Amino acid sequence: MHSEKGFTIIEVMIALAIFSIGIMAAWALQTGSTRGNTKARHLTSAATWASDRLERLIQLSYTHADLTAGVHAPALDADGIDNNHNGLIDEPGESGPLQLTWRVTDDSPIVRTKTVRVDVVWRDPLRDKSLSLVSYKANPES
Ligand SMILES: [Ca+2]
Ligand SMILES: [Ca+2]
Repeated sequence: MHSEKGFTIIEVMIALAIFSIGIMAAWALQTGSTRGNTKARHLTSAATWASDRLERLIQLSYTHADLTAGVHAPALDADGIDNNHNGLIDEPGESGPLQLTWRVTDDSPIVRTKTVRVDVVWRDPLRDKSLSLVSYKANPES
């Protein structure tokens, strides 16, 4: 008489198909969550560097070289930030997705006041992101 023990090849294939659908769903969930974490980490670090720089700039004297009108774009290995998220600030030849610049506008929004805007741009897997922080510095000798 014919034995009914064991699995047929069809049963094994169906089981494998169900198993691989489950694995694919778990993998999609995992990559989505990793991507979200990376995005959040980059946004946090961009906001931290921007606010840190803005605070330092506002504390400088009104006539300091870093507060002359125009765009200030220091080299990546001399900008005082960790552009490539490796824990080292301004290591030799540093490059990376994070770039920080600031723009100073004289007599804005009113006379004898500077507008200081810090811009941070960083590359996400899909497109460039940016954030800007603005503050104002009044001339104390006016
Ligand atoms: Ca670095
Ligand atoms: Ca740097």
